[in-house]
Amino acid sequence: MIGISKVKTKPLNERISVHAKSLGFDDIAFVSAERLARVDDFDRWISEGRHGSMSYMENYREVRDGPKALESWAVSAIVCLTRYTAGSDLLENNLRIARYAQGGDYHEILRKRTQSLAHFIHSETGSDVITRATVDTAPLLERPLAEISGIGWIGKNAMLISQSLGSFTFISTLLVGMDLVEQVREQADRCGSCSACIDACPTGAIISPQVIDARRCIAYLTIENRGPISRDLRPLIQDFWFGCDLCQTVCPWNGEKSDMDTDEHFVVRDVYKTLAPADILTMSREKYVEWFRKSAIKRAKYEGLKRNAAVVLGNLRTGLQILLSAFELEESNLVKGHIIWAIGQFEDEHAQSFLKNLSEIEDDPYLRDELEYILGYG
Ligand code: B12
Ligand code: SF4
Ligand code: SF4
Repeated sequence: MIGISKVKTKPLNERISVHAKSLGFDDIAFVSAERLARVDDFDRWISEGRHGSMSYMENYREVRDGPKALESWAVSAIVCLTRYTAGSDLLENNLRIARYAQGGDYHEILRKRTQSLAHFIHSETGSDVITRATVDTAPLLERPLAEISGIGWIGKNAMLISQSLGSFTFISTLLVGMDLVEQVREQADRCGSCSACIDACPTGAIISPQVIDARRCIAYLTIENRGPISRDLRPLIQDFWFGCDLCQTVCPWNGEKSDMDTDEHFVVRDVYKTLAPADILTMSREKYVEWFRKSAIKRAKYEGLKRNAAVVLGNLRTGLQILLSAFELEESNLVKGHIIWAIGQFEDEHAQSFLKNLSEIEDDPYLRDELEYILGYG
């Protein structure tokens, strides 16, 4: 009893912070729902077409002005950071998976965790205050809102960077229909004269500090893009099969934190350590469902993952026999087109004669186009 009354004497924000830590959040901040989040930058970014084919980014513009515009009842927002893996993106069998996707699906895990925080607020206040947990999918500018709260700053790589946690964090937000006293922290931009992320980006996607042209970003090309990957960008993707972490790996604010613990939900799944790019190219739909159950990797879809695997094999110039036999068995023209490109990367007589023979019989316009390009007729 004595213990409980002691806890209750703490201010509500403090009790929420303590409970958030016990739920697994690494840091939280309280901010007014009235705050606007860099919407002018967002508008310019969209008008310049930098979102590529992510047309859903153009929707619900009227609610992007901030939490209150999204939910008129919102008075406060709690910005939550959860750190994910500190391991490597290159796994045992040369499959490279961006760290955020190596464990369970963060949308599901963090929505539940953020909802648990809402339940705590209900139990502490005894009221039916309205809440909404958002993780990634709401039309809310999560990084600029987090920046306003002072929980971190937006680095030149556009990532929200926390001084204590680095940038390998997820952002989730709890909108709350009651006034939780705003506690905005002072936060300086700590990039200084560094430009390691801009220099390291393989595709030149960081067009200026904090601005990513998604159309060139490997995360977009391998995850969000549903069609063919631009031919000029395919070689630059190297062995990045799903997403890309390079502009974070090189960041000094992450380097020194590489031995921090990883949230158990986001530890790399054992099965991924056994998979090689060739296994992905030849996987059945059944294996796709089994391997990527409750995983953010499903976002790229079955064909997208195979398309990416073909590009990786072409860039690594490995697995020619597998590419040749996969072409015969493959049903998707999107995947077959990328297999043609991958086979074309081999300076090998067998590969070249396969492509020439194919060009004499293939009649699908897209596959013909890929063949003509790779054989130099285009
Ligand atoms: C669309 C999207 C993408 C797109 C576009 C990326 C982008 N830079 O916008 C793609 C598919 C490329 C992508 C990639 C990644 N994403 Co993403 N993505 C989103 C999503 C859904 C929307 C972001 C958005 O609105 N972008 C539009 C731009 C304009 O907004 P912004 O980056 O937030 O931009 C601010 C600054 O860049 C700056 N800015 C923009 N233009 C200008 C112009 C000037 C002059 C200036 C000074 C500033 C400036 O102000 C902007 C606000 O307007 C958010 C979730 C959410 N709802 O916010 C996750 C989110 C940003 N992604 C996330 C992650 C983890 C990634 C990846 C690391 C995944 C990976 N490993 O492959 C990469 C990182 C790439 C990168 N360096 O940004 C996390 C980031 C967490 C963090 N700590 O920052 C988020 C927040 C998801 C989450 N809930 O955790 N993503
Ligand atoms: S995620 Fe990769 S491709 Fe995208 S901006 Fe960062 S380094 Fe460049
Ligand atoms: S690599 Fe350097 S410039 Fe880029 S985000 Fe990190 S500190 Fe900032």
